[in-house]
Amino acid sequence: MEFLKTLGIEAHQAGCATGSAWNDTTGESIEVTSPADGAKIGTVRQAAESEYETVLKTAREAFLHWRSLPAPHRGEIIRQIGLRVRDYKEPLGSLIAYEMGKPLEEALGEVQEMIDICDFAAGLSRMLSGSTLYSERPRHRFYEQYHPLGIVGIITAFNFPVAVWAWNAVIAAVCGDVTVWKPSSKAPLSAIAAQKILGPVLKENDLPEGIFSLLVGRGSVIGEAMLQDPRISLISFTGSVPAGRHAAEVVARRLGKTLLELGGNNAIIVTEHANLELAVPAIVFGAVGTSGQRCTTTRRLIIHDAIYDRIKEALQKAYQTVRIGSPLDPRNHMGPLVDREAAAAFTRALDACRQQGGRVLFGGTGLTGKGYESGCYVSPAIMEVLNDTPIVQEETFAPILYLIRYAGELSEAIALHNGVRQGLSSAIFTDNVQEAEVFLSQEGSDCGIANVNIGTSGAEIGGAFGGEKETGGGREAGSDAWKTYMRRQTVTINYGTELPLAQGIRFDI
Ligand code: UN1
Repeated sequence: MEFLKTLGIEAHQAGCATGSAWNDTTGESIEVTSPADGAKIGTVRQAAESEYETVLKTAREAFLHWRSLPAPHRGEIIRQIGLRVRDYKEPLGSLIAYEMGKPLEEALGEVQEMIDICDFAAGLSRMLSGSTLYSERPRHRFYEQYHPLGIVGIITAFNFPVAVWAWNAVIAAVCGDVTVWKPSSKAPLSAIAAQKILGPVLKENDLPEGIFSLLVGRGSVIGEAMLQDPRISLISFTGSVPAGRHAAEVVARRLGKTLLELGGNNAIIVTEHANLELAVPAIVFGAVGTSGQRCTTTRRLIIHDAIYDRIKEALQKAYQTVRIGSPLDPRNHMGPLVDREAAAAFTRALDACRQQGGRVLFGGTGLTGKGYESGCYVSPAIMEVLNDTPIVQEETFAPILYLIRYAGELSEAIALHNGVRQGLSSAIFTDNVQEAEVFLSQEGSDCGIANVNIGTSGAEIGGAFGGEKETGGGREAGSDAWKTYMRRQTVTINYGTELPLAQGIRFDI
C-alpha cells in the first residue's frame, strides 16, 4: 500500500527507536493485521528488557542536554515537528484508519489533533510561568518556578494511536522532559510512523536522539518495567480502569507520579426543552464514532419521558442510515471494531444486557458477507435499560447506546447521570438556560468535561482533558495541564541585611 511506503514502514519493522535511530530488538515478533479486511500489514519485532535498558540510558543522557535549553528553543523543535506532521497528514491518517479501523475522516481528525497540540506547545513554551507572591518578611523575594521532571513514560491505547501520545509527549517536551512511549500492541505501526516523522527533526537540529523514544513491547515486559522504574518520574497511562488501577498501584509503591486517563461511561441528558435537530446527529456521532471505542463515546442517554418515544424513533431511523464498511472508503460513517476479540466482547455485553432485562431497539449483531470478512464489523446497538443494570455500569468499548428514561425533575436525570463509577465526559441538550446552568453547577455533572448542546466526544486540545472518579483524575493536553509534567519549586530570596524568620520567630544567637 502506497501510504506504508510514504511513511517508510518496512514489512519487518523494528519496534524500538531513540529519535531517528532504530535499534535492534530481541523480543518476539507480532503480526499486525487490519480489522478492515483481515489482511496482514506487516510484522513488528518487539523490544525486550535489554533494549529497554539501552533506551532508558539514552533517554537519561538526552534529558541532561534537553533540560538545559531555553524552553522557547524546545518549542521551536516542536513547531518543526508540527510542520512535518502536516506533510504526512494523509498517509498517517490512512495508516491509522487501516490499522485500527476508525473511518479516514476521524483518523485525519486525530492527526489534526497532533498538529494542533504541536502549535499549542510551541506557544506554551513561552508561557511556562510561575507566580510571584509577597513575602511576609521585609526585603525578601518569594516566588514559584517550574523545572523539568525528567523521563516521562507514556503508555497509550489503540483507539487514539498517535494523538494521545502527542498530547503528552510534546507538552512534556517543551517542559524539558524526555519521553519513552509504549504504544498499544494493537496499533504499533501508527506509532512507528509517528516516530519516523519526528525522529529526523531531532537529527537535523543536532539534538540527542533520546529526547523521544519508542518501545513496542509486551505490557508484562516493557509496560511493567516502566511502572517499576524509579528513573521514570511520571507515568501517563491511558487505558481501562483495571489496567490503570494496576499501573497506579505499582507506581504508588515507589511513590512515583501518575497521570491516569481511564474509562468513561459518558451520558447525554436530553430534556423536554432539547432541540432534536442538534441532539440526534450529536448522539449518533457520539455513539458510533470510532465504533464506540473513544473514551468519550456516548454510552448512556437519559431522556425526558415527554420526548422519549420521539428520540427513540429518530435514533432508530438515523441508525438505519449509518453506512458501515471499510474505514478507507470516505463514504462510510463507521468502520470495524479493532479486532475479533472486541467484536466478541460487544456480543457478550449485549447478551448480558438482555439477561439483565435490557431490550434491543436496534442492531447488536455481528455483520457477515461481502466487505465484512474480517469478522470485526458489527451493527451498532441501541438498548432500552435501567441505569442500575450491572452491564450499564461498566464501560464496554463498543457501539452500544443505552436509553434510560426519567420522568420528572432535572435533579432526577442528574442523579442517574452521576450514578456510575466513571466521570469523564457529559452533555445536556436543552434550550432552557436554567437547566443548562444547573447541569454545569456544583449540583450538576460530576465529570471532567461538561457540554451543552454538543455531544460527549470530540474535545478540543486547548482545554485540559480528563475525568473524575474511576476515570483517574488526570488532565492532559491544553490549559494548565503542563504543570503535571514539571516539578514545582517555591523560592525565597533574602536581599536585605537582616535575617528575619517566618512566623515572627525570634532566634538570637
Ligand atoms: C480517547 O478516546 O482516549 O474528545 C481520547 C475526543 C478526542 C479524544 C478522545 N478528542 O473524543
